[in-house]
Amino acid sequence: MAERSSPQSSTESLNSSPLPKSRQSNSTIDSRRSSSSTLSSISSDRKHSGLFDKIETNFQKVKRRFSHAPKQLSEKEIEILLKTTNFSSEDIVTWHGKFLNDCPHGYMTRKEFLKIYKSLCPTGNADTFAGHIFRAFDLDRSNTIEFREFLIGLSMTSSASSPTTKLEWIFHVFDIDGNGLLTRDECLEVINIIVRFNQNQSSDLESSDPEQLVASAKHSMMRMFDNISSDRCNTLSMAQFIEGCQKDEFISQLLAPSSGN
Ligand SMILES: [Ca+2]
Repeated sequence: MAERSSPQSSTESLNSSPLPKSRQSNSTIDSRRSSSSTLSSISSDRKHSGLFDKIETNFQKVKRRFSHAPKQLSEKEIEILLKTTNFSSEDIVTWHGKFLNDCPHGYMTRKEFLKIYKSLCPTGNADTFAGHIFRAFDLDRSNTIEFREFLIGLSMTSSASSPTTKLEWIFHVFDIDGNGLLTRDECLEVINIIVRFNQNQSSDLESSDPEQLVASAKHSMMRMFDNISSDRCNTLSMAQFIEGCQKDEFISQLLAPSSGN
């Protein structure tokens, strides 16, 4: 790309794209609107707002491509990571180098994440599983994994983390719509994927019948809901999920085995 030498001017030209003109040619735009109105504020009262939202999102993605990640972590960033992960500062710097090596633009897209995950776990339905894991890594729901999110996810799932910490993190794998509550359907869908994925990865479970394992796991998950209250409970908070998992040996071993085992 010829623009590569001056990324800033490229992003500016994206901001002043001919898009608003084409919308005005569609006639109903109020001429009193100032030219500084944002895409979303202009489009909110228009029937094509879905399309404009998409265009805006794509612009954001393109702009991010042009903003390169700092080559070195700041002292402050390292300090934050020392507090939020169980890595040493040397580990953090090493992981940062590896991360930038694979993702020079400073973040990992869903596609890149799936590719790396698949190369690590070639057997089984890694695609579906990795899609759910991606959601848990992507803490701010930006649809990309920044280095800080990557390292926090790595730390949460490492053997050095306590089973409770792992369960806190796994809660986000189950929370498909991200509303902070788990429904029965979310739990049934994700536990099914996790059991099948685990079975493909683990030699211990090879002799077990996968259908039976899935059925047992689903049964345990539903029992968790039923045990929460005498009323028929249809959602679980994070605290209820963690408590329920800890009380069920099969589920806790499946989701968050303690490092001693
Ligand atoms: Ca993110």
